[in-house]
Amino acid sequence: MATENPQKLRNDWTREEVNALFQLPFNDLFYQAQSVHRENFNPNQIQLSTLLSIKTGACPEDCKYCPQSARYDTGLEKEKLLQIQKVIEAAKAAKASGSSRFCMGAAWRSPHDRDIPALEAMIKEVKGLGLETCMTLGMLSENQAQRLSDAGLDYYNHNLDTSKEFYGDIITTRTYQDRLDTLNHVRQSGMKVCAGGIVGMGEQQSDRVGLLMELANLPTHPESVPINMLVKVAGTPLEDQQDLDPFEFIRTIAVARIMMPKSYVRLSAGREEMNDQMQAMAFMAGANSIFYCDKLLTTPNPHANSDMQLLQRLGMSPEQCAIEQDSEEQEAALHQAIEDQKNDHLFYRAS
Ligand code: SAM
Ligand code: DTB
Ligand code: SF4
Repeated sequence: MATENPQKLRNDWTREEVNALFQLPFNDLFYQAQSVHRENFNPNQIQLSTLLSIKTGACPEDCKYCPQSARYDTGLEKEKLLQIQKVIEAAKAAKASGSSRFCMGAAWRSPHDRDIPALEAMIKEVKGLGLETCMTLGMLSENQAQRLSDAGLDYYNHNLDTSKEFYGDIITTRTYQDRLDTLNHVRQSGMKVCAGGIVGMGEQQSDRVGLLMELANLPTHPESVPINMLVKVAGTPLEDQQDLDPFEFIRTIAVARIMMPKSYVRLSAGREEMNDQMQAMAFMAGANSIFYCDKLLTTPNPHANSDMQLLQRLGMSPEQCAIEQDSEEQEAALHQAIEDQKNDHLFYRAS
C-alpha cells in the first residue's frame, strides 16, 4: 500500500494508488494524512507568506481563471513594474506582521531580460530585511533562473495548475511541457521549487489525481505545494463555475500531504470563501502554510488580524523565518511584533 513507509519519499506513485487514497472514507484519509504530517512537521505551526503583485494586469496569456489576462474584461487597473521603494515598504510591513516569506508576483508570460536587474535588486533588498524571498514571474529560461538564484532568490513559484489532460481546456498560450521545463530550470539553478495547482475549475477527480501525480513524481518533490481553490472573478471565463464539494478540496490537501510528506502544503487562494471550520479542517488534513496578507495578487484574502485570531483559537503559531537572522536584535523585533499582534487580538476579542 502506498503509505507503508511514509518517511520514504516516493516519486513512483501509480494512478491506482492515488485513486485509492481519494476513495478512502474521509476519517481514514484524515488519519493517514495527520499521521504523515506529525511524522514530518510540528502540527501546530504554520508558515506565513506575504504576497505582493509587483506588476499587475495586461498579461498576454489566456489562463481562463485569471483576472490579469488582457483577454478578459475584469475591470482591473493595470500597473507597471513597481518601484523598488514600494516593494521594500511592503516587505518591511510583512516582516513586522510576523510573515517569514515575501512572494513577489508579476503578470508576465515570462520576464524580459531587461527586467532582471530590477528583480535582482528587489531580491537583495527583501532578503536584507531577513525575509525568505519568492517570485512568480511566468516561464524562466535556464539563464534567467540562474541569475535570480545567484541574486539570492530562495523560492520560485510556477504552478502546473491542473492535470496534463485538462490543461488544454484552461490555457492554450503555453504548454504543459513549457511549465515542466521552467520547473526544471528552477530546480537546476539551486532554488527551491514552489509548484501546485488550482481546484474547482470544472476538472474531474481524475484531474486532481493527475495533478498530484505530476507534482509528486517529479525527480524531487517541490518544497512548497500551493493548493488554490478557484477564485471566481467576474469577467473571466470561469466566473460561473460550479462550486467544488468542500470535502473534495480537503481530500486534495490530505492526498497531497500523504504523497509529499516533507513538502509544505499551502492552503492558498480561496480562503476568503472558506469559514474557519473549513480552514481548520485543511490544517488537520496537513496544510501548513498560508498567504498572510489582506490581498492576494488582485483579489481579497482574509485580514491578517482574523488569521492571527484563527491561529490562536486553534493553538497554532507562525513558523519562524528559516533563514539566519542577521542579528539577535532583529529576532527580538520579530518576537515583539508577534506578541503585539497577539495582544491586539486578545483585546479585540475581549472588547
Ligand atoms: N504570470 C505568472 C504565471 O502565471 O506563472 C505568475 C502569476 S500567476 C497569477 C500565479 C498563479 O496564481 C497561477 O499559476 C494560478 O495557479 C494562480 N491563480 C491565478 N488566478 C487565480 C484564481 N482566480 N484562482 C486561484 N488561483 C489563481
Ligand atoms: C499561487 O499558487 N497562488 C498565488 C501565488 N501562487 C502567486 C496567486 C493567487 C492569485 C489569486 C487571484 C488573484 O489575486 O489575482
Ligand atoms: Fe498571465 Fe499568470 Fe494570469 Fe496566466 S496566470 S494570465 S500567465 S498572470
